[in-house]
Amino acid sequence: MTKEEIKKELRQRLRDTYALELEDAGPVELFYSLGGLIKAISNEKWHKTWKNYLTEEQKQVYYFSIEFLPGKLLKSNLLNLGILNEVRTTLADIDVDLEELAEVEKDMALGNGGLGRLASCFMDSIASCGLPGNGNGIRYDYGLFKQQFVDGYQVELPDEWLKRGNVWEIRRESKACDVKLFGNVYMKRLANGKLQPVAENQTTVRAVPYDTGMIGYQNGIVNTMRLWSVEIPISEEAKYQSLDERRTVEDLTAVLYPDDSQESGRLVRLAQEYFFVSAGIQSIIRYYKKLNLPWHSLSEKIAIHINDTHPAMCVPELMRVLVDENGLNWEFAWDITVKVLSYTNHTIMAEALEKWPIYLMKIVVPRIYQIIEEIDRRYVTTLQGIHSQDLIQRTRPLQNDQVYMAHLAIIGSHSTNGVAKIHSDLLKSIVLHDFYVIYPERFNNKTNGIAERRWLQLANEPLANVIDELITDSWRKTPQDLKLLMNYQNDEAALTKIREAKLVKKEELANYILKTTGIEVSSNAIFDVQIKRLHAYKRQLMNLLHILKLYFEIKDNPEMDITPRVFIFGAKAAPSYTYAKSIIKAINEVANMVNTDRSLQDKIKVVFLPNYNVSLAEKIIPAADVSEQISLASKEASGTSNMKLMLNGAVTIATLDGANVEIRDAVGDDNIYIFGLTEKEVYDYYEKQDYSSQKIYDEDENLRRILDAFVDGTIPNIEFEGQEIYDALLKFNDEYFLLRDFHDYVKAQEQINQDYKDSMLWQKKSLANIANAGNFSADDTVKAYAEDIWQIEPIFAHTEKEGTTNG
Ligand code: CRA
Repeated sequence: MTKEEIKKELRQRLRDTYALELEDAGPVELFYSLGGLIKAISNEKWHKTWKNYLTEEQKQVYYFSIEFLPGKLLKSNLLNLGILNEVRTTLADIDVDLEELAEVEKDMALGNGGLGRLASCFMDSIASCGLPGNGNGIRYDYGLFKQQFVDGYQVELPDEWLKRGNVWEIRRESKACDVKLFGNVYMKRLANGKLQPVAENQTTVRAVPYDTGMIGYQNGIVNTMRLWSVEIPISEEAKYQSLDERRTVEDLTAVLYPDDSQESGRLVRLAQEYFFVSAGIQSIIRYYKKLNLPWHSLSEKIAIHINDTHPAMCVPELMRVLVDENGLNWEFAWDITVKVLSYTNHTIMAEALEKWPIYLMKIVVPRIYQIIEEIDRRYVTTLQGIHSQDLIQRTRPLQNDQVYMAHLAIIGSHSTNGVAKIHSDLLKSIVLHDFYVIYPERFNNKTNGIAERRWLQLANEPLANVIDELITDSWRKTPQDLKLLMNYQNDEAALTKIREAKLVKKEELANYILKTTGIEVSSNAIFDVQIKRLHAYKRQLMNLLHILKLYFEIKDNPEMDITPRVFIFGAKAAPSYTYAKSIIKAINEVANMVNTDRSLQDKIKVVFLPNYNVSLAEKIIPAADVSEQISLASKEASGTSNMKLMLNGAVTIATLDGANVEIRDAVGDDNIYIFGLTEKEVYDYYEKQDYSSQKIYDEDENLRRILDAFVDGTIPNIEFEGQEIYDALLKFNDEYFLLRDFHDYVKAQEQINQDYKDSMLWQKKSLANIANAGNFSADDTVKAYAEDIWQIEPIFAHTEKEGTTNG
């Protein structure tokens, strides 16, 4: 598109919708008009893409995820359509800043953390690799809560992201379907002797899909992310007399559960899970029937992915649709189901492995429960004589009056993968070892990845431009090409350019910090960043202990030689997770204490930026020097902020956990700061049960002073929280071994303090991180899923030729 064409289109849209001239429009009108224009451009490609899938009968994957976290889409859509520069300069001509328009858009925050963001990086990559793939999820009226700090406490406010409407979505009334919940089901014998389930008193709700185009990177492909919203079917209107009664239905897709790695045992959550699973499966089968193919070909045309256990009811629901609704016999249907489905495990934290009480399942999804019972019965029978009774009992889906969702997902699918090498190995050796004995061929690893387009090309233009200058722009299509940067390891001029790009982003962040928190920070300081959900196992608290250590040292010795450091946190805690909230309060109080103490001479500053989300991540990550990845080894399945931060030249301080292990392998020991217990050592402690945090405390004077600060009034205003933290670390024996790893952590931090002073040495490390981040491209990850698990192939659509020029 030429500038003139863009202007003309915008003019027309502004007149038609707002009765405004281009020159008189404000950012909101301009944003919506530009959004409309983008949609018009992409709709044509979207239509062609799915027509092509249909006529070519391409095998497609459907990625079922209860969370998607796309963030803002304006710039990403412009980039992927190849018109980012044109639009930016066109707007500049009329004195409009594209960034200002981008700010109008609300973050689409339909997820908690890594799992939801991964799903969205995959959506971007699947389309960008030309793979036929769709998302299937829930269109929550309210996304993840908005976080504010009041007196240092987290306060949760509703996220009204739909208030001004969502410019990207298309409501597809004609594709709606009914989902049935509650009631009771009994089996009736038909004349031919067959048993048929008969349901009574069910509640029927309408699932209405809202589709969003997932635009591939300059390849003419647009895939679909389909999010379901609940409505009361017209036929049922009469049943709902009061607003309250209506609300019980409408609440089904009202809010995203703000629990990350915590099982949430609520009836509505279970209903939510079934709702999007059932609607998704029904619409897939409806599509398949249009192809007029025999049932046994279903797995040649359709792959369905279960992203964590939340969509695990795909197993019984697909069985229900095949057996109850389409008359297939059980064995045949089961064979198809296992071939179509695959499952990813995202956590080993016991509290996050979903288990639903049987009584609740019977209430919410009675027919599904019957099917699970039958799956369980047949599972036990089939394995008789092949495996020991013990093993069979331990792996059943039904145990202890609960449905074990992970068991259901593994048994009912052909592939189970973990999300980093060490995590997948732990699944095989410990967490899911029993299943590995039964189905060794089903287990595999797919290390997570990130979409470089968003996390470098869009979030960090200064660095992206330097990289273009050094190695040309081939990396924009092929992130692996970032490796070419290794040729500049000893090139001072190149290293300096990269440092200058970092400085630009640090200054931007410093301004943002000043604006939002009033705290002044210097871009000459080390920006030390820990951004992720707040969880005890992620050990934000250990970071805080280190800050307190520095605080005392500077207090004791004001002239101490230390590279100034700004510790930056971003984290939300689940509203019900009191311990995590206490840690937030403690960090905020320490921040206040440190930042207002003039005697520290700005040697350290602590900044906790509220409301961490995708957009905030895009501001923080490009400005980071140090990336904190300090979870207790074995606990973080993968992590993905580790990848985003390295891509932007931050150097990692890490335990050998999750993808950190692979990051270490990629950059080499010289370019990462590894410390702490290994996963094996952690398990040894579990076995020997001889860990004593009290002993470490008793023997270490420095640690004593730091921990005592939580209860002796040194840190103000944390009577309750300080005691809770103190007790967790001492009375309850420090579940995540903070005290055990602290010493080693401090040593690694001291090394960082030293190395950063040698700016070329540091820059070299930074470069090695950028150069090797191509190993963690979500493009490669989804290609591996496509080849090994989904068996889908890229389509090189006729539209490809139209793919416009660079972004
Ligand atoms: N919390 C893991 O903890 C991982 C992401 C994506 C998580 C992270 O280490 O990077 O998944 N697990 O694979 C999860 O949500 C329910 O489990 C996460 O985001």
